[in-house]
Amino acid sequence: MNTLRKEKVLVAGLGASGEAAARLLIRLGAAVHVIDGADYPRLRSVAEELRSLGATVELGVSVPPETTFDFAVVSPGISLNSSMLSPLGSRKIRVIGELELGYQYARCLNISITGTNGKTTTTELVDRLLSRSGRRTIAAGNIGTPICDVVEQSREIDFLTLEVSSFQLETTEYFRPAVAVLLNITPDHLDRYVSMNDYVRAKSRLFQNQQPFDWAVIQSEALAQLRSLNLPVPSKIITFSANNRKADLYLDRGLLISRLRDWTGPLLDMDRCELEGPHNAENLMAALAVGRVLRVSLPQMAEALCSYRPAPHRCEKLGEFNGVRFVNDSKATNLDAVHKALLAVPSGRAGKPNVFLIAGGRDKGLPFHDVGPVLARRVKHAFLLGEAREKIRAAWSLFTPCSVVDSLLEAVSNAVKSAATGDIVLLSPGCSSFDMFQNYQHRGDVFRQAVETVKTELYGGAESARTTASRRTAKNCPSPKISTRGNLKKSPTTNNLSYRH
Ligand code: UMA
Repeated sequence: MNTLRKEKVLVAGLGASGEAAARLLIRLGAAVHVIDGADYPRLRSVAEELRSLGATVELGVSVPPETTFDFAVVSPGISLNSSMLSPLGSRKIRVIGELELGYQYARCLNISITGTNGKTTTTELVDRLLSRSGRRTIAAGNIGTPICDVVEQSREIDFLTLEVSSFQLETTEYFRPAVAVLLNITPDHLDRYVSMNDYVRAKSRLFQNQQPFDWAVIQSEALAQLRSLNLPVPSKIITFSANNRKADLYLDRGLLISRLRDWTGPLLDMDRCELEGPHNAENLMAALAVGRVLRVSLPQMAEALCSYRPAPHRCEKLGEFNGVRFVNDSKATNLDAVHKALLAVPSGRAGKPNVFLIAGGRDKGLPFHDVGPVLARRVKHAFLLGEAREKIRAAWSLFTPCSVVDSLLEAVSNAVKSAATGDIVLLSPGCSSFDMFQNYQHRGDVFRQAVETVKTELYGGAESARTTASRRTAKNCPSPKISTRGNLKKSPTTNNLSYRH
């Protein structure tokens, strides 16, 4: 498929999407020139491979080369206003994103899913219900596999199931989903967008090329946001909501119910599913609506959705010891996700705050005080780390006691020091991870390790802490003193864990 034989193409960024775009463009016969602002060993080895395929690669550059290009393909993480991309506009070089490039060469329909939160879960749910009902699909996009990596496979499948970010939507041209899903829009990436309205406009580009015969599956509240800005949705709309019973699909006492013509009545009981909480009810409703549009039978959908286990780092239960539960929600990189996690974890006795919240990281310009009321209701103490910790402390101290820490291990140790039976130690950072970690997965793994370390300090790690704790209770034994890191010891009277310095 040498369809770009004479074209000179600039690829900006050499992360996952830049590399995939460069490789596809090379296969298409283009003369490819890649630039990236960074320069480190892994990037150098990718650069070497691309050079061996004929590309020109420059690392450590922050402005585009002076030579002319037919068009440029940009990575989602690079802002159009950056010094790397803004000169291209003034030089009238056409700029498209990696998503648009992949879309133009894909040979099947796509179902595309966006939203501030729940994109990955819903993409996995849709991918699963399609596969389980015999449709051939590949999940790609923001979920991790760039669309340009799967373009050639798209001839042999029925649908691409794409997780799509607002960054990717900024640089679309003809991109058109057959089924477009918008899960929710809450403040995020306000370090990139001038205002919330700009962010909503970027999300709305999901629908801009849809036709009247396409489908839009939209949360009622998000549809109202689009309408308040006069942003059109030209396709057939199905709404869903966990909080609005006028939506086509809605939540009523744990049941997901449809009022759609020809599909009326209860669809799914949340108790049958591994996913919990109203936000997951909305993810499930969105997946059900997609399945309905694609004529998947309800029993097939129910089987696929109920047997889905949440991926790691999304309110992931890391177990319980000494009556204290540990939850890894490292994927929560904005405040709406923190809010949802605080509502999803079990509440304390008599509704008292029972959460030790670990938060912080790189600030995305978010209004931290917005979650104040839920912090006041649910959080016993917040441990704050990373670049944003002082800013968050200033915003949250009115609502809950806050302290700053230098590491996740310090946060876990200090939380365990004060935690009582029924309490929850929750990592839900509300910030991106890039100040201290490679990505949110790395942050979640470090948290998991910190929990293990503290557990091992307490119980030696030889057996499950829960078992150990209950055996001790049964024998009425005093609990051990722990010698490392400030003499962690268990108080026999309160069942609390405390430090003796
Ligand atoms: N770079 C520059 N100049 C800049 C910024 C970045 O040269 O001003 C270079 C970096 O040095 C790096 C490369 O660009 O080498 C990184 O490009 P990128 O940030 O676009 O990252 P990719 O590795 O290409 O990953 C992207 C998505 N990342 C972002 O949107 C930030 C991945 O989503 C996605 O999985 C991948 O493409 C495949 O489609 C991640 C993400 O955090 C998970 N997404 C955001 C989110 O979910 O909130 C939107």
